[in-house]
Amino acid sequence: MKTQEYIALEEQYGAHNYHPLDVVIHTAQGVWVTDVDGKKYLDCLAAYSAVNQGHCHPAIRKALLEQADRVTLTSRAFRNDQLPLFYKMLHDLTGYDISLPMNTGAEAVETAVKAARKWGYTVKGIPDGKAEIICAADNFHGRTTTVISFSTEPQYKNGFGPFTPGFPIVPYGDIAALKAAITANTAAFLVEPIQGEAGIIVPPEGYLKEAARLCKENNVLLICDEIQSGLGRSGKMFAFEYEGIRPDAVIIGKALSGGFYPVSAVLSSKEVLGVFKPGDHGSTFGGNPLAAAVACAALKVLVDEKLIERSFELGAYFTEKLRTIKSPHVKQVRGRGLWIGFVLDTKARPYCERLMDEGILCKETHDCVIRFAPPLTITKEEIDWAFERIDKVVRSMD
Ligand code: IF1
Repeated sequence: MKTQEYIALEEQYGAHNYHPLDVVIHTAQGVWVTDVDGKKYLDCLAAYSAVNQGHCHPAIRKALLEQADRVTLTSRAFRNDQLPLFYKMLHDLTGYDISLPMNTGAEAVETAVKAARKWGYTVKGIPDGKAEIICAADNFHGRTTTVISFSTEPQYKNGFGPFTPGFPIVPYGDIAALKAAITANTAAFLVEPIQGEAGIIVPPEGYLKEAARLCKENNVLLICDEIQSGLGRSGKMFAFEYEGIRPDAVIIGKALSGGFYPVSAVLSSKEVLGVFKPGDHGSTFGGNPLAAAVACAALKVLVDEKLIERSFELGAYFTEKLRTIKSPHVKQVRGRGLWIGFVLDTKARPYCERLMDEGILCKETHDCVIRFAPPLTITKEEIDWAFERIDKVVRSMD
């Protein structure tokens, strides 16, 4: 079958909740993907950072296949011999006491919300039903009904109410607003250390540090959503490290499995995650042995291949190169590590379509921003290859 036939099938039988570029991917390896017509592309989206380790990484693939031959799912009614190793690895790599595994990012956010609320009632002493979790404007934390309750994007909410109450919103990067929003009933402040969907927005220097201080002073939990920014994407293991802080809880997902399988987790202290008693929370698939084996392999690749350091160094290299592009339409090139927002004064979609013709896959966000976020395994030569084409396309659009 050819590209147009696949697209026709998808349009006929699928729900239309996406508007993808018309490339039908058939195979992928490392930073390269190949479509059904045999055309090769350099992937500059990396499945929204889920394939930081590169597509179909052989070591993760091996772990998946070996575990699939043994046992894939036990449910948490029984124990399995992979989950304990996954817990230990998360602890050793991050220093957090304990963790709670889920599957998708949104589920892990829901888990953090439940933990923070219950901590608010049982540890902080907030009156029942009154707990508040402060969130930032323009956040993206997922698509479930509770999570969209604290979205400020009308399209993500319209038609999906009624919503879950208890989530005051403050402008991102505004410490005074955060301070003013904290009350005796505030259980937590939930924030992305760098906002992804909003357009790779790096907050003003000192914001997270000051937020952490305010939270501590008011006995409020600081929860960082590192689902997209974490695990090397920003050039550090976690983007919050740029401000030298240590959140009370961290939410991870996406690259935790290197793209093989949905795996997410909440990392925190015994005090916070300890609020969950048997039966309070769970998931059929969360913490299953296949997920645990895949996640351990994916984390090991990040460390063994020094992908975090690569992201830091090559991110700076790529960003500097992109800043040399001379075009009246380029307003700003921003970001951290291999997570770059290329801000235009015009619609980014036509640029993405032209880049696709040139063999580069990327996705616009918020109309005017192109994001460049390739797998962290990309080489300097591949960045040079991409740069030549990006430069050509951008200048051709003037
Ligand atoms: C889609 C965006 C990126 C996330 C953060 C939680 C989640 C996400 C910081 C939920 C998910 C996704 C979802 C995906 C596109 C993608 C995205 F544009 F929508 F915002 F990456 F920029 N926290 N981000 O970024 O994780 O439940 O999806 O596993 O199509 O909705 P999930």
